Amino acid sequence: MSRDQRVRHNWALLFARHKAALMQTPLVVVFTLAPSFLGAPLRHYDFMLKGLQEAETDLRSLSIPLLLLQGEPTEELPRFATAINAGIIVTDYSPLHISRRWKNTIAEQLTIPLYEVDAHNIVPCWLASGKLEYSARTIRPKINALLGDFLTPFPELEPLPTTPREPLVEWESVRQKLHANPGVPPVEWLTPGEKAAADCLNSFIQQKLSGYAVQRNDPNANAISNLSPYLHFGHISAQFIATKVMASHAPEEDRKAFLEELIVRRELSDNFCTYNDHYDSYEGIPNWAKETLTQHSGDKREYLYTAEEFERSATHEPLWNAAQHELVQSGKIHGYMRMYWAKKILEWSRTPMEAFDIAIALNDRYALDGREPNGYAGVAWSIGGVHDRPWFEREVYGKIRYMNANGCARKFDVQRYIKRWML
Ligand code: FAD
Ligand code: FO1
Repeated sequence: MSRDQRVRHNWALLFARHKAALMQTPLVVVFTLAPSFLGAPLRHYDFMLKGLQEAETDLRSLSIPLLLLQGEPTEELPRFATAINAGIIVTDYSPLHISRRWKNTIAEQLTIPLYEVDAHNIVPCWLASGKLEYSARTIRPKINALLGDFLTPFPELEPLPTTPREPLVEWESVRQKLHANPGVPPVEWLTPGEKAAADCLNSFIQQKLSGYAVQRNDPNANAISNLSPYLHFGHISAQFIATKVMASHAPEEDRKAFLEELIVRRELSDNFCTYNDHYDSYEGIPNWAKETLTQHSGDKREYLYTAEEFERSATHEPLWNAAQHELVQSGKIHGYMRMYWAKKILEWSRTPMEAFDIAIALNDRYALDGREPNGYAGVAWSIGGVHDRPWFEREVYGKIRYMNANGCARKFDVQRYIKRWML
């Protein structure tokens, strides 16, 4: 268990349970807690460990033990598999370099089968497409053609026919041993875990889904689901969300708009990270974007800020500073503001490469839903035109789509947003 840290609606866990029944062997769920994960600070570990603690309790009620191994996954997991004489290992799927490196290194050390199940996407990433897709337009028909096969009901997770055990994880000592940077403190406004995620989904469907198509671009409207941290840590299944949204009574246009984001845009991001090795760097953007940004690399930058000035919301633009404050304080930037936030980093950085690295670093450091394919694809879209097309040419941006505060003011009450976040 790595990406999909939940008990219900988890195909990797269901498959492992199925294999245990076939092989008539016990089943153990293992989470390997690495000493660090792409520099994630305390904010993320607090959210993640509370979610894992809930999963451990829920699994225990099914007599399925959850074990937490602390250390390098590539050492701890093979050692543990040997120690318990494991018959097979089943894992979930993540396209990130760190996850692939772990799994490849572990697979090389094993003499038993290792199965990888895409429990995150509705249409498994490698079935939706076997290559890097150009945009939502090209992947959408491929996903839609297979949705029917994969939008199926989930079977129940059967308990193990053994007596329930005592908790096998010393959560306090796990927290002591973890050296997560307290510089980015936990958030209070969002409760971690599978139950809170389900409640978040229910209140979204009941109170916000109607009107989502129009309201979702207004950061003052509180119209978006706030499901992304739960999806990032796998506390909730996208497939489960999709089936609940489809079955809701919200207007068709709102359901369609939400499912486009949840299914097509989200699975396009996994496609991007699966088939583009440079998904988290400027190197990974398309050639047309590199050419146009290079052509304009000599343009005069009216404003220039360092990574540290961006981090401190120390720019001349109150709207941008407010978006950065929202990120630092709440661990999330509203989806519409996120595009504007990243594009201004392009406009006010020395080079596009530096802008790309700054946006990724700030997003991964502060965003609860960060270190996520959606984040890498989101930055690459904003700064490098990935999944987008050339627009009217202008200073600094070249043909990369432009956004500015006036554009925001046409969409929503900018002063209200600034007041809310410039505490
Ligand atoms: P809702 O509007 O309620 O959407 C529901 C779900 O649909 C989201 O949780 C997400 O899984 C998916 N979704 C929505 N918009 C997008 C999108 N543009 N691309 C892919 N999937 C989408 N998303 C992250 O999950 N983590 C990130 O680190 C992240 N960084 C981003 C950085 C930039 C520069 C940009 C432009 C976008 C980024 N996104 C990221 C995508 C999007 O902004 C967020 O997914 C969305 O705002 C999450 O909030 P929500 O769940 O309340 O959104
Ligand atoms: N997955 C693990 O298997 N072990 C970890 O120690 C771990 C830490 C971690 C910290 C922050 C974070 O945002 C994610 C983390 N994850 C960890 C992985 C995560 O759940 C996903 O597998 C990847 O982010 C892919 O989306």
